Amino acid sequence: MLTLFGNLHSGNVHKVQMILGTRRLPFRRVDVRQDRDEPRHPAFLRINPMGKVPALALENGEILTESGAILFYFARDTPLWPHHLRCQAEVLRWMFFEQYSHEPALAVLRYLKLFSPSAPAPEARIAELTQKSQFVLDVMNTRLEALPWIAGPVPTIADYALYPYTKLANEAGLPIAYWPRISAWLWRVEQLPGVAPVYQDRAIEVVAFAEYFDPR
Ligand SMILES: N[C@@H](CCC(=O)N[C@@H](CS)C(=O)NCC(=O)O)C(=O)O
Repeated sequence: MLTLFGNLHSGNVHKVQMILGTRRLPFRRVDVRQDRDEPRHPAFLRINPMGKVPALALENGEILTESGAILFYFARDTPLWPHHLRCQAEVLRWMFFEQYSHEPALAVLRYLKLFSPSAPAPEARIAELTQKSQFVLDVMNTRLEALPWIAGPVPTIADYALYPYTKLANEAGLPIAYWPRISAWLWRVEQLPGVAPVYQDRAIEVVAFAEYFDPR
């Protein structure tokens, strides 16, 4: 069976849950928590030397990491990955936007607000990330005025990539209702077959970090 390493608070991990749900692939989940620094634990670094979740162990024991690469791996032979080169480039364009502009603003802002309240980030950092987050949400909202899905007329893995941290924008202090096209798109994404909303666990079994890495 597939084994997903990661926790439900991670939007990057959720992308993997989305694609495995769409493909109706059962998986177990090993709970690897960022707030306990588990992605940097030596045992986990043997799974992913990059020290990040998600990581996915395939049936043959090979490990896949990077949420975008995992989305591609499971979508390549489905309509979520288009045939035409130009359409493929469009999907990648939005996936790179997610990794370089969207996630680094929204996910980091949410993390600072939600998971490090005891060590508040400097106001200037919060203000900068808030401004960047609003900008990327404006970009998406404008895009979705013209098209139902982010990369074109049909859903693709670009929608999967952008869904989690957009949905979690509320937790970053940005009420998503302010962006009506995005709100409608989030709803459409959640109606796609097999797609679970954020925080919903699709694993058929959950294994604690200590139990998996230090069984006694
Ligand atoms: N580009 C990576 C980013 C993964 C990532 O940033 N994961 C976070 C959790 S959402 C993490 O594991 N952070 C642990 C750390 O940086 O120590 C992907 O898309 O998979």
